[in-house]
Amino acid sequence: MLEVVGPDSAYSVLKIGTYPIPAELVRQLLAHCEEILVIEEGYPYIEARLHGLLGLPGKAIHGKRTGRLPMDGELQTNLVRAALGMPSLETADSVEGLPGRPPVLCQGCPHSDTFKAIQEAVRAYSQPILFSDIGCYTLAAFPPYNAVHSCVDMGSSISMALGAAKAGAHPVLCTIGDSTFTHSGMTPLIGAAHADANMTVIILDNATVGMTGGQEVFITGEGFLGLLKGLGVSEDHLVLFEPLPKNHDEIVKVLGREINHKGLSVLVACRPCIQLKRKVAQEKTATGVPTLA
Ligand SMILES: Cc1ncc(C[n+]2csc(CCOP(=O)(O)OP(=O)(O)O)c2C)c(N)n1
Ligand code: SF4
Repeated sequence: MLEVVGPDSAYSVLKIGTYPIPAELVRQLLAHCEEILVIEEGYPYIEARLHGLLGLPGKAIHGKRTGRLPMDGELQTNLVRAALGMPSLETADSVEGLPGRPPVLCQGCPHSDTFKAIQEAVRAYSQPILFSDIGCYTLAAFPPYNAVHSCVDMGSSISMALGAAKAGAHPVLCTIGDSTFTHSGMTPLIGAAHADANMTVIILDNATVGMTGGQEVFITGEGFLGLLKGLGVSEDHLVLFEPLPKNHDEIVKVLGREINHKGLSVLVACRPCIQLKRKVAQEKTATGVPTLA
């Protein structure tokens, strides 16, 4: 937004980065602004809410729904400036010659160390099948990892891996986040445990729902072990590890061993998301009370 209006603008700006919408902050904005322009990627969800429950009478709300901004395409600087009644900038939106910049895992992300170990553990196989799910870790589909071959919907990594294992494929691995696992990974895992399917499940336990803004998870760390045993996973092929560079060789060794095991193995890669750690550190500074050990 600053690159659109410049640092000295008189506009009040509220940046919304998570759902649910922070209703109190929105009300504060609405209380002192007569006109609001909602600039949001994708479907105009927030704009619709402002016209509805969060709205106040007498306020003019503009955005994609009212045609002030286009419904599709990228929200480029000059489009937003036009929506604000500002003249175009000649230098804006020139992307010619710039290299593509696909999204990446954060520097220091725990998933990164797990995928590095997976890459190495499957290197000797000509056709490893690496199913995955939806979360920050889906970004491991890109280089340098190239360790995600499929992502369909929440929980499907385990069901698809089970199908592939039953069809005789090997090695079959799947990666699934802690939150996605408790949302819809547990049901197919019961089937995989019952069949003792020849596959390796890696639960990526970063203690948060990273991709959608850091919401709480139901279960993390050792809590997973009891849950997984309850779902029928054999204790002999259930491993909890900490994905850190210093543990890389050991993790590769354990992965190799479990891939060779002719049956189901479940590994839990447990290390908090660094954004969560940052958030907790900030909360600790603000209140003096830590909320995560
Ligand atoms: C049915 C459905 N509901 C909600 C979402 C939104 N969503 C995207 S990723 C995600 C969960 C990500 O959490 P996790 O699996 O723990 O991975 P992380 O992002 O923390 O690595 C959710 C709920 C979705 N993709 N599909
Ligand atoms: S938000 Fe957390 S889990 Fe997601 S990429 Fe960043 S460090 Fe990794």
